[in-house]
Amino acid sequence: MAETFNADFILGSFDFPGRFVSSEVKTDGIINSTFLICFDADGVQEKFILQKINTFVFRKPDELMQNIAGVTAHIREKGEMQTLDFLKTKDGSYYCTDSEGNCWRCYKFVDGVYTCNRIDSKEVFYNAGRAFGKFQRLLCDYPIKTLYDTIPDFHNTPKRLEAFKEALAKDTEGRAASVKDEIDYILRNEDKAYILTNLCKEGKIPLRVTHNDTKLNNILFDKKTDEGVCIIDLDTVMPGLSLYDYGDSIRFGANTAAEDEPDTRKVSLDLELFRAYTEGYLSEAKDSLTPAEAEHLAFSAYLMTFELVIRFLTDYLNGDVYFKTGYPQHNLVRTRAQIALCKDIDSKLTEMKKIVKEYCHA
Ligand code: ADP
Ligand code: GN1
Ligand code: MG
Repeated sequence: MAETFNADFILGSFDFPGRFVSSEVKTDGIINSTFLICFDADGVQEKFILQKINTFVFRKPDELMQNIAGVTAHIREKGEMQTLDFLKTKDGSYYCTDSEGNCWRCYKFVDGVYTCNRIDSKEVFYNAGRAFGKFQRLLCDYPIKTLYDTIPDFHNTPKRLEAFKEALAKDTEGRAASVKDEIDYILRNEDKAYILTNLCKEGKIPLRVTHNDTKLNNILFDKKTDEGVCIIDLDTVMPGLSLYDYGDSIRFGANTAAEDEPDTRKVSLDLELFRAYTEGYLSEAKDSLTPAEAEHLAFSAYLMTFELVIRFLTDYLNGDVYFKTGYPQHNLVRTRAQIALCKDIDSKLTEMKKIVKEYCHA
């Protein structure tokens, strides 16, 4: 379905400067809908990012926006990194709700930046690691207890496994028989789902304020310097594990192919990109990591990929109700691409651990 917004409602809800000139779809992810909207204020162009919050996924937009307001204020106060800046509604709220119950928010557009879904440059991926490492460092003294869980058990892989088994048992779409290999892959590896949550329960790895959706396209890079200047897509900022953030960045950004590449032969983990991100991330985060966190960095890339295998296949079995899809088999194609990546990561774990050690001790 074409992504649109009701211009009269939006223009009436926020105090935009000047005259509305144009809008374009900027959606990059597979959950929210995003638009760039432009205004002319006495000859000066003013740009904003307008977003429809997916309230099927984020059930409590009010709590979510309170999280983002707190976290962005904290980052801004430190003065070391740019962060998202809201435009409040005319009645002073962080978002508005239209007659259909959709929630809309607006951010000031950050100029002079670019985003990307794939990267070949080691230097830029090093900068991505630094940006997320810095984000973690800047939030290490944020009062974690004040954060709401915007999606409870978001990265709780055992719970994801349970949801998968439930979908499999129900098989509402009658799809299970056609994805036997993919189901078997999950069941053969299910023990791995418990490793990080168990370490957390045992107190060996701490809960931290984490981003939880550290895809490459959630970093704004400076067009001139290629530095990662601003972390965006803050809906899932909540208590989590640093390993989720590190692992998911590797899963998405060190893949030699797209997350949904249909030709699985193109999918692999690029060890040079892995090295670059690890070096950048650890240059910022090394001092705060516990030994158990450092020891599981390489494994976390496997786990986050495995978690996406589980989530994409669950959604496929449920009839594609969660992730946006571009075509009927999209979630299955995503599942297969993530399984291919899991297998490749698994074969490279020893080498990856060696690389991590180099930068942990540097
Ligand atoms: P989603 O991934 O849910 O579609 P994002 O918040 O990641 O939504 O935004 C989508 C895209 O819009 C980003 O990848 C980026 O290109 C652009 N974008 C988002 N916020 C800003 C901003 N404040 N300034 C400039 N560009 C932005
Ligand atoms: C979703 O919205 P987006 O595209 O940044 C998802 C992530 C997945 C990702 C996979 C709230 O992120 O957890 O890792 O897709 N976000 C949510 O591409 O479920
Ligand atoms: Mg995004």
